[in-house]
Amino acid sequence: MKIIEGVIATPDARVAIAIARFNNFINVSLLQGASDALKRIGQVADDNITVVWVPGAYELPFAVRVLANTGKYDAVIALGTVIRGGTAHFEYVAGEASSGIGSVAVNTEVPVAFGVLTTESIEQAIERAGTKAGNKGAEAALTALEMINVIKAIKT
Ligand code: INI
Repeated sequence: MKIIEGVIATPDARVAIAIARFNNFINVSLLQGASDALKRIGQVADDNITVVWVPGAYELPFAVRVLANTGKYDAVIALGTVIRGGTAHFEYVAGEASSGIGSVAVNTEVPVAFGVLTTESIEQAIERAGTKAGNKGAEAALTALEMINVIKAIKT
């Protein structure tokens, strides 16, 4: 039996992070978590991390697709926060972000990690951005590194 599993340390990886400015207060904590995980756990060099800011989560799929298609990055991480409000706007923005990023993920050969919070309240978002429910940015970063290594192992 042959088992392929990805490790996390990926010292030579080049990683792009696409991040939304909307809900910046939360997103900077996701970025902090992602950056810390990439560098401290993944051993990724600071110079090999590129951060691209976009207006909101709705713009993330396009940015992720362009980044993935450059061929310059081994993985792309999408970070953002969509918080439910009083209207249906949440559904459209969260839906487009998740299905758009998912579509890029299966239509490119570059691993894409989904670090977009979709929450009912600002409190839930804070909990997932480095407080009691962990940091989804860090989780997305570790997922990206594991996938880089898994795909590399599958192909060799
Ligand atoms: N963008 C977000 O990233 N999070 C949100 O919660 C949000 N809400 O609720 O409106 C949001 N809206 C902006 C959207 O992503 C686009 O930037 C905008 O519609 C322009 O295309």
